[in-house]
Amino acid sequence: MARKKVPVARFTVSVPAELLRELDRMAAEKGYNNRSLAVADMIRDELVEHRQRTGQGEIVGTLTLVYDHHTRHVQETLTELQHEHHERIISTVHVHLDAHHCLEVLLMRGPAPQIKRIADALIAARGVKHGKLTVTTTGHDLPG
Ligand code: NI
Repeated sequence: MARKKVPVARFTVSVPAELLRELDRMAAEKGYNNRSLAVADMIRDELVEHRQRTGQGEIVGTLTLVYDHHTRHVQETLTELQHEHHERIISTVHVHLDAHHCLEVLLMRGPAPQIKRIADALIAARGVKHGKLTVTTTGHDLPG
């Protein structure tokens, strides 16, 4: 990912030698040219996770739902919830996986606690076999 030139800070971290070897191995496997880039991405990932858990700020999330559309009222329930929160759900994709199962992906944007509440309600709907919210940043609150 292309990044703007930002001021850098150096710091020293002491970790077990084997842990550092594993970090370097993983960074190489993931295609990083150097350890610093890998560690910076790990820090960003942790910051996003932390803000999702604790913050009140705006987040962007992808909610993936798999459900059996033959389950009574599941589609009505999911549609009603989505209309209720239309200002937070910015796009949806629906795929008919097979004769029974539907895959729905919802892109959501809004305050973290609200996005989590909406996602929880959709995942808890009867007929939903699996649901998972993946959260990322809007890009404004993350340095580098
Ligand atoms: Ni379907």
